[in-house]
Amino acid sequence: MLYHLLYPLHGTFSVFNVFRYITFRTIYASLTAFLICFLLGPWVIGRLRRMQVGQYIRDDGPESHLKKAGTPTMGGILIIFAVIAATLLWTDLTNAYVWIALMVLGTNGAIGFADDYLMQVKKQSKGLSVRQKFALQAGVALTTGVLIVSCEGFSTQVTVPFFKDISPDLGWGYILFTALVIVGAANAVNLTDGLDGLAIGPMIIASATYMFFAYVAGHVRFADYLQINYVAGAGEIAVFCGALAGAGLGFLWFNAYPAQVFMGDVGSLSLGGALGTVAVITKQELLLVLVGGLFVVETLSVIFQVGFFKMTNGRRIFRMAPLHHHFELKGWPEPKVIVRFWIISIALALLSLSTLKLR
Ligand code: 57M
Repeated sequence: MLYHLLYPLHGTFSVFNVFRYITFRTIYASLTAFLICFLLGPWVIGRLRRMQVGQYIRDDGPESHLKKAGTPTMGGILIIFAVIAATLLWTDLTNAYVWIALMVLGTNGAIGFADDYLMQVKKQSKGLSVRQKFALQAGVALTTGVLIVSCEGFSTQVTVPFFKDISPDLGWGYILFTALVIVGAANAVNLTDGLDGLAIGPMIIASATYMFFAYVAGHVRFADYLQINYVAGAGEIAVFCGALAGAGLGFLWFNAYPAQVFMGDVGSLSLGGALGTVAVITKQELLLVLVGGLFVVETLSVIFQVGFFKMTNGRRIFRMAPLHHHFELKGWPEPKVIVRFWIISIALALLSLSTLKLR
C-alpha cells in the first residue's frame, strides 16, 4: 500500500524513491510485523486468557509439561494478523505471488483456528478429525498449486539442490508436487510445536533464508550470475518472508521459555503452509528439506516411532516421539533442547545458502 501511495511521489520528493527497493521494504515489513506482535502481544494474551483458551495438557506426555496447563494458546492469530498487515503495507499489491502466499497463510490459519476453537473454546476434546483436517489442507494446497502454475512464466521444472544440470519437468504433476510440499511443511511445523519457542525459532530462520532466495530468484542479474531459476515477481516474496520473520520474532518475545502463550494449530498450520508456498514460488522446493531440516527430522522421528511401534507390538526407537520429547525424557532441561535445536537450524540454513555456490 505504501509503495503505491508514496513511490509515485518520488518525482516531487526524491526521498520516496526508496520505496522502489525490495530490500528497504523487506526491512520495514519485518520491523512492522515485529512491532505489531510486540505491542499487541500483551493485549492478545490477556484476551485469550479471559476467553479461557488455556492449553489442556495430556497426562501421558513428559511430566515437566503439566505445569504448562492453562497457558493460553491460539497466539498464531496475532502472527497471522501481523504478517498480513505488514505485507499489505509494504509489498507491491499487483503481485500475484504475494496474494497466493497470503491466501495460504489465511486459509491454513482458518483450518487451524477451527480445530483450536472446537478444542479450546467449545471444549470438544478432539477438534476436527484427522481426515477432515487433511482433506481441507489438501484442498487449499491443490488450489495453491493450480494458482502458482497459472502464473505467467512459472516453470514446472523442479530445482535439485547441488545438481544444476538435473531439473525434471513435472508438467501438470507440479500441482500435486506443490500440494505435497505445502501439506508436508504445515504438518511438520505442527509436530515440532511442542516446546517453548521450538517451532517459531526455526521458522524465523527458515523465513530469513528464503528471504534471500526470493530476492535473488526475482532479480534477473543475480539469478543469472548464480545460475538459478529466474522467477519474475518473486522478489516481492522477500518482503513477505521479512514479515514472517519479523512477526515470528515478535511472537518469540512471549513464546520464549517459560512461554506466556502458544501459537496453536492456527499458528503452526498457517506458518508451515506459508513456508511451503514460499519454497515453491522461489523454485527452491526440494531445498526446503534442508532449510527446514529440523521440521523434517521431527517428522521422521514420529514416522519411525509409530511404524516401529506398530510392527513390534509396542517397542520404541525413541523414549517418546516427536524427537524433542526423547531428549526431555533423557533429562535435558527444556531450554537446552530448544536452543540446541535452534543451533542446528542455523547450521542447516547456512548449508542451504551454500547451495547458491556449490552446484
Ligand atoms: C502438536 N502439540 C503439543 C499448542 C501448540 C502422531 C503423534 C506423534 C502426534 C503428536 C501430536 O499430536 N502433535 C501435534 C503437538 C501441544 O501443543 C499445542 O499444540 C499446538 C501445536 N499444534 O501451539 O497449542 C503441547 O506442546 C507443549 N508446547 C510447549 N510450548 C509451546 O510453545 O511446551 C507447545 C508449544 C502443549 C505443551 O505441552 O500442550 C503436544 O505435544 O501435544 N503427538 C505427540 O506429540 C505425542 N506423542 C506420542 O504420543 N508419541 C508416541 C508415539 C508412539 C506416537 C510415543 O512416542 O510413545 C506427545 N505429546 C504429548 N503427550 N503432549 C506425547 C504425549
